[in-house]
Amino acid sequence: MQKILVARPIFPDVIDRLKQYFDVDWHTGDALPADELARRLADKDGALTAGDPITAATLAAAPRLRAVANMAVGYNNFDMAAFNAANVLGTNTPDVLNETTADFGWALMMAAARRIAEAEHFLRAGKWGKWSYDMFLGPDVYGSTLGIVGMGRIGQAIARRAQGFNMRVIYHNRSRVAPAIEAELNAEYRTKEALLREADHVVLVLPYTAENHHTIGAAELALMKRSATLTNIARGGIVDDAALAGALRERRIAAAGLDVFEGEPKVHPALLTVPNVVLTPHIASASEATRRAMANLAADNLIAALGEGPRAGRPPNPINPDVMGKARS
Ligand code: 8YV
Repeated sequence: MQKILVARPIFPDVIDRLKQYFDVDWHTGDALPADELARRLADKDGALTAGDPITAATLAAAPRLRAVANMAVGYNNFDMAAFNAANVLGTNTPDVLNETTADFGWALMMAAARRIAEAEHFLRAGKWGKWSYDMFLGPDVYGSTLGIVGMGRIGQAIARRAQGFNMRVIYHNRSRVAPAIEAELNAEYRTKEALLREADHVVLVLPYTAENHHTIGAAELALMKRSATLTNIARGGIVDDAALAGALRERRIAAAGLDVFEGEPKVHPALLTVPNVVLTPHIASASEATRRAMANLAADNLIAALGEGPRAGRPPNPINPDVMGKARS
């Protein structure tokens, strides 16, 4: 039997599925440090990860490893140049999380705009003495302009929901989406700068790459309206968290909703001290059904990538299909 490492706690029934095909080393504790991960991968043919960094050094320490299935759509934890050089297949879990993640983007955006977390803390702290006309005033969501940065599958699911809120949708993306999709979503393309100037609510849904590190920093925040909100459900590092904390403290923008952070699970201490930000621990895809679908899809990918099961040799979501069939190097 081939050997695999499951590097994170996941649903036990998915582990049972994997055990039908593999000798499974299951790590159920906190994220493995790099040296321990490399040690556990030394004799493995495959791995199932969830955001764990797989670098050139990890692959060098795992000469048998042929496939790594990430339980996430984003795979910036994989050094894809190293995967390609070593002929190791990477897979991800797209699509199954689109709607759940879009829902959560809306929840965060609305919570930030309508100051739900701040108001809840106020109530729990016993500070609610009287009704007041100006208690927790915030910007409207309905009828406003939504700016989506990253018009992929999740961005499009967010745009679709905007129609029910009678919002104008503008978007920025590496490339314009097809005219038919723009028409269906009633979404207009903007440069990043124009979008930041015009949007009442900016939602970030783009993949993290070296090029878009701090794509929202002090200069970009300065373009936004003082009444605007910023929501990040994409990746830490896309936003300069220190600059954002400063903009929030000085009320240069109204509020923010963040599910992802630079260096998470650590959170920039300045963000913890500003009231006008809603903070959640990277849970945008965390509905029961979606996390199950992601875990099963990651397992499907690993089983097929290692030549087992009904789809042997045809994993559903290869990131670098060109390496398939090539000898490990
Ligand atoms: C994952 C995510 O839960 O899919 C993604 O890219 O950010 C989340 O859905 C997280 O990355 C853990 O792998």
